[in-house]
Amino acid sequence: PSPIRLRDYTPPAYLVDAVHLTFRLNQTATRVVARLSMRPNPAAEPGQDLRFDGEKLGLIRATIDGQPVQVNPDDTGLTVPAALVPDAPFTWEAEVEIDPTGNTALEGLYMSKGMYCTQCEAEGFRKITYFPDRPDVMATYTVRIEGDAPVMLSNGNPTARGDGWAEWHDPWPKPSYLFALVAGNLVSHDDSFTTRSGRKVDLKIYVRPGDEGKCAYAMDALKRSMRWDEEAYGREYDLDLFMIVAVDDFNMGAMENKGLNIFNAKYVLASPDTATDQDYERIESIIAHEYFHNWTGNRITCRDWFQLCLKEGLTVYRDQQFSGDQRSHAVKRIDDVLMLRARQFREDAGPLAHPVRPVEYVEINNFYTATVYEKGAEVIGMLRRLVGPEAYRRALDLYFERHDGQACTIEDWIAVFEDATGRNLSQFSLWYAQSGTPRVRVQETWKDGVFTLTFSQTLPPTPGQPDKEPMVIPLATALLSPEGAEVVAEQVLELTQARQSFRFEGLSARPVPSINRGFSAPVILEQDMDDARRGFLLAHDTDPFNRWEAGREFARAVLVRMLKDPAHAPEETLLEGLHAVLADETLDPEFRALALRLPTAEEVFDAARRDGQTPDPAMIRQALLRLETALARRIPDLRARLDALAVPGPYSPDAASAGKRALRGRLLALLTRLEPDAATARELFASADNMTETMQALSLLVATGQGAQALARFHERWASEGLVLDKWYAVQASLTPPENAPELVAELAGRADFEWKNPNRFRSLIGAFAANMAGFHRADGAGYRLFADWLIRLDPVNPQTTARVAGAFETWRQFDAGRQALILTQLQRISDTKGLSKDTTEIVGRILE
Ligand code: BAL
Ligand code: ZN
Repeated sequence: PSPIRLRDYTPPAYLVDAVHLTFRLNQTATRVVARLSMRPNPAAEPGQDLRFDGEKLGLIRATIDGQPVQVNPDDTGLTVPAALVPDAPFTWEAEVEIDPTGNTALEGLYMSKGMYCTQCEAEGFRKITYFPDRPDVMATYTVRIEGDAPVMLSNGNPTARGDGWAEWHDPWPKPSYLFALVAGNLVSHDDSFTTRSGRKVDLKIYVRPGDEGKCAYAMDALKRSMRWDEEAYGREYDLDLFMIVAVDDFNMGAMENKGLNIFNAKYVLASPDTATDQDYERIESIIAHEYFHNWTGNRITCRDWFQLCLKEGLTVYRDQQFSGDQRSHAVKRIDDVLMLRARQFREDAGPLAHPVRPVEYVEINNFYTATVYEKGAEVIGMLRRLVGPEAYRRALDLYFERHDGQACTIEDWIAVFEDATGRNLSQFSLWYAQSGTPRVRVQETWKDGVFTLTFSQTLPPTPGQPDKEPMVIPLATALLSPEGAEVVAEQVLELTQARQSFRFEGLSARPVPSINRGFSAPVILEQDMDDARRGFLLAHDTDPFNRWEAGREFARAVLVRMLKDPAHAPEETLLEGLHAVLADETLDPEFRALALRLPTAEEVFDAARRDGQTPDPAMIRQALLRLETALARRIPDLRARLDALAVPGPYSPDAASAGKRALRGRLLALLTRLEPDAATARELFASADNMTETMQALSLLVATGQGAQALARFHERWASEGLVLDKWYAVQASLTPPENAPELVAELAGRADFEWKNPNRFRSLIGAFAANMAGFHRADGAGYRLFADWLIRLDPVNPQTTARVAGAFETWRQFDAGRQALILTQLQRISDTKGLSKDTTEIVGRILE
């Protein structure tokens, strides 16, 4: 199929003011009657054909103003010739039949364990009825659901119900992608929230019977999100009811449908014995994210899908702010940057690189990416830093005031900032247009009491973008004295040119710069650093992010040396620096846990490549194990520290307790390096009363090849809890040593409870395996073959998830010639598969380009 291009955008020929839908639910033959109040769009060229999107719909009848119209549906919709369309308001009505059971792609109306549910973003509504399925067509919705399910839900407020039917009305005009319907045997966990203007909102989390005891945390997170959005952004909720439904089969994390958020159950359900601290944290942030979409996404939506970052980048930024406020800003920033580098920098450096606002796509589902989401959020963080928090809030107030009820573009967003601040943002807008991660090289000079920082920025070529312009790069920077005091307080150095210098005068001694504090710009900073400098910043930097960064960078540098020379012993200064951070009781335990975590294999791989090596994943694994052992040996009081961190009392997911558990888990991992029989991990596995510690112990047992017994016990206990069983698969797929990883994954894939059509289960095994660097990239290619087999199997069932998981091959050109040849064979095999979906064809095609 040919790509859809931003430059070809034209306004819709016809608008829809009101939508009336009647669903007669049936698991294999649901009838949908859609009555649309339509009119020609005054902003569009008059006299155009009336085109409806529609896929996999059995058309029963169609009328305009009550008169049957002859139409000929094709694979993607149907057209009513202009001659048959009134040039005044008219009513379109169509009845179609759809098959929710046969809908394994999980887009449109589908079944999940006996429950009807929907996913319409981006283009799922066209699988429910004929419709101009584009976000700039906004309408009110009235929905009648007929069926025998005890609970039948749609957007907005309930208006009437009787035996076998329910009616809903959503007064807020919305695009079709925000439509939702749920019906099934559900129970609700109820609460309420009073908005700051005094309106009472009913809150309901719907789950399957038996799960009602696992909703309390999500409900609490929801109420905190609602309060926070009022306080931080002045945004109040706008309906009498807010509902969340947990669904087992879901391609995404969750979906912000107006008033009826649908969630992957993984991001709602939590109890101490089934969810880890990390699960709780994710639940908090995703509940917040979907709730925040009510204003950034729903009330103000996107004109077209190229503008996806308008709602996603902003909403991710808002959920990051929220989580930082609820927990620790420093820890949150480090976590976010770890994710950004692991997923987005990787994307930006490979064949799938695209701008935050792409200019073309074949399948829009393939653009729900780390670049649109996470880099999109970084761009907003930079904007806020450049204009300051007060001006940022002014600009956001103006955005809500000016654009409420509209479908907008990035130009609208930028104009709001320009109007609110008087600042010209044309160069800044390049962040939306140019793909790739900027590299910023910095050089220092010190002469006659003047310290000069000279920066040069480059942006490497990316697919379709051979040449780039310099960007606006805000680098938060402070200068430290040799004793570690801030002699020049933090300020934002604004890079706008390819090469640029900043002078600092009046200093009595040569300072040490701390640059890009808080990771103020998403760039790769290239700085000449020796170990003494790294050690100094690890010990003294007054910015917690850069303090962590110094340790991480130090560890990467040491690992690169160890890769080059397997006899190289890790530098004592690194080990001592990390030990000192551990021993500093004034630091947050969670921060210390992060500082003691070694770089990932992928980070070491990238660092070694920058050093000119072609690294071998098996050697990286060995180097990491050696460094971990050396660090463990360097901490004399490991056991005592571990014991001292025990969290007394019953489990609580709060940040302080979670931080202690994180540090304890980190120390346990180090101690396990010194215990050939992993005795302490075994003890913890036997005694743990919460899933966080159970998984810490189980992970170590699996990673050291001693997990058999514990895995058997775990499986026995949790066989009937799908989300916990996912953990059982994931821990083995991601941590089993390479010698037998592909074989084990193949064996697990053959199990009866490997329900591979469930996206969570598929990702738990096949997706997690691709993250096991040494196992997936084993030199014999067994991992690649197995992975490709499963992509080929899933593709006809669920193209969206297949394409997403296939992205694991995006780094293939970075490997040695042997591995490249092996991966190429598999990519070609996938690409040659008959009937391959549009989704997977696009991703594999771009990876191969
Ligand atoms: N809009 C898709 C799911 C999310 O980003 O919230
Ligand atoms: Zn979102």
